Amino acid sequence: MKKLLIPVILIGAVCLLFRQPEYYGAGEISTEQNTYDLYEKDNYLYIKRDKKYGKIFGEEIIDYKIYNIDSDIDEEILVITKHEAGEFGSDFIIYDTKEADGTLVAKEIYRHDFSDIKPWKVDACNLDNDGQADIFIGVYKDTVFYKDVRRRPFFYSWDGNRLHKKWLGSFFTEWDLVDITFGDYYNLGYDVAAVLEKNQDAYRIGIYQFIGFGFENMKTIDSGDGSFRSQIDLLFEK
Ligand SMILES: [Ca+2]
Ligand SMILES: [Ca+2]
Ligand SMILES: [Ca+2]
Repeated sequence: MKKLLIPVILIGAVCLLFRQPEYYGAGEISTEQNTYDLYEKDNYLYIKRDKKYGKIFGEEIIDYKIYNIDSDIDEEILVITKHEAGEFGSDFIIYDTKEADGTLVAKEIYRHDFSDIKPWKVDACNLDNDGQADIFIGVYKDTVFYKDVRRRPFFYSWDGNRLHKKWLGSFFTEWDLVDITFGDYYNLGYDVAAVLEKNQDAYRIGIYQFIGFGFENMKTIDSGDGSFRSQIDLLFEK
């Protein structure tokens, strides 16, 4: 009996293992009428309707941000599509959203091919209250002045029709840029950047505010093990 039990348990465990890569919760998106839970699976974004998962759009992505980039009440979806070859992204796309037939419908309103500068992250924020949403694209490249290829912070503004270059940074500091997030952590009425930086095995979090022609350091915090979001939440008691 025992001999039989072990294979049965093993088969059960293997079945569980193969059933696991399901739909991961990926935040939510709000339209004027509704808020939908978002899900992610195998590089696609889904919403659930009548207990079934439906792809929001047909392209594979490596990163996305839900943000209200214009004056309507619906949130838009900003994405970096997956490049068919390799680990970096290809196109930046903005999807406008609306409610139709009781579900969320996304329509592509803007696309720009960034594949030559290897995008790895998209985010959006309000750096300066100038009425235009600010869009962060993390890229992986060298610059005219700095020949080493590394992660660099590029910022664009969205005028409702297209992107404009805002600040195409070489770096915040000499430390490597690992990750970045934005928030109005000091209740200033606009967002500042929290940047996870790395130098060999050491990590730190730098807080930077946009001052028109670049970013100024407001604070730097040690981040021993490189944990990022949880530390930011702790720091600013979110
Ligand atoms: Ca909107
Ligand atoms: Ca819209
Ligand atoms: Ca702005």
